[in-house]
Amino acid sequence: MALSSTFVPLAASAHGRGDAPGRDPHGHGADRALRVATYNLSLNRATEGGLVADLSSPDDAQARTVAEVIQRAAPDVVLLNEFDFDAEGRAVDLFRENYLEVSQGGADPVRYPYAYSAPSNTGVASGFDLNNDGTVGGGDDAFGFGLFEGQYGMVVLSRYPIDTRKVRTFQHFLWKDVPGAALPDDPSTDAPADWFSPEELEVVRLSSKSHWDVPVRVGRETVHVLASHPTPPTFDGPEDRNGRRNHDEIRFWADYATGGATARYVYDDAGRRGGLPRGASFVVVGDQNADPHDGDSFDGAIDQLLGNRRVTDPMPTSQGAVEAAVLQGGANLTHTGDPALDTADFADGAPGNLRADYVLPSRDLRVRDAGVFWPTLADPLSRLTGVYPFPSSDHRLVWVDLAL
Ligand SMILES: [Ca+2]
Ligand SMILES: [Ca+2]
Ligand SMILES: [Ca+2]
Ligand SMILES: [Ca+2]
Repeated sequence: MALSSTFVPLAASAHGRGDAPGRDPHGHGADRALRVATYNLSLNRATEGGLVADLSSPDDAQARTVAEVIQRAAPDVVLLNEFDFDAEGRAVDLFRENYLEVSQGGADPVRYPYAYSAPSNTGVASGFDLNNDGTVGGGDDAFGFGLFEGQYGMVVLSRYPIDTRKVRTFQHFLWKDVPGAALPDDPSTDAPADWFSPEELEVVRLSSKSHWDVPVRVGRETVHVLASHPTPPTFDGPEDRNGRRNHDEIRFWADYATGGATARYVYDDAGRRGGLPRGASFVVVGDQNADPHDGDSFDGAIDQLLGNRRVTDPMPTSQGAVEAAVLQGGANLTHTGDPALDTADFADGAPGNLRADYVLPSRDLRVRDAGVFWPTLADPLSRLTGVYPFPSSDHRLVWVDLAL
């Protein structure tokens, strides 16, 4: 099955790595640092082809702003969430060529010779009435919510080579194949866990976008970038089908990283079974749509990763998030989580600002530094994050520096 496509960079030979003048903010001598980031940059559009059209010129104001955020943070590897997928990779190439490789707002350009993207379950028609509203069709009956195929897709950009042949994708993995899956129940019947019919369970996929294991080669080391974007736990009913799915989407990486017998149920889109080998280095990246303390998560969803023995939580913070929680009030005032850890500026009636975006390295990778790109209002760079309606995204870039 040819389920994934990779993007050969434009004129790769002209884009040697480390070639941006003056750029080495985290090359701390011999103990090489790798900056890994995740950024839900909200570069999704309302129609198929809309993103390619917008990125075809260098003038899209939002794209310029999110590009400057990436330039200011200058990660070596970054997952982009909510970047519409197209099969030719045109949007990825246009974003690099017209935005990232051009100085925005006086920031140094950034070059990513390597990129990986692949199809997403968003907008792919299931042929079933998955939201049980009595009709078949539309974004809510797709394998992942989306108005067209590939809306809200993902991209990994890297300054280091991606071992494309060893990428594993889990787009087609079925939800029912998670042992003890948290499948939703139709409360109007006595039968348990019967929101989906038996026929639907034979096709309902776990991943709302996709789950990718993208091996990045840094010198002689390989770091597995585990990329995903679990569904928000909202936009559903008392059955909490999205909250339960979010929980199991997060569980998938927790089990995959644990490996061994715990991950024996896992199979990828090429039919290979099992999780990460013991001792493999990894970084879980993505908008997990789950806060450990606040919001609508199902059953401690993110704790499956934060509490995993193989995972480090670097606890990245920002002063901008602290300031925003105070100024915005509302639900933020009753949150129990530390606002410094928030990464998303959501509506303040509900759920308020949350920690949603994570960079979680394996325990063998030493954390040197970590942060959230959320400047305070007094900082001139606050123009890049702003207040609602946002000039860039409702999410903030999260970065972690790792010693390799
Ligand atoms: Ca329906
Ligand atoms: Ca039932
Ligand atoms: Ca829900
Ligand atoms: Ca807010």
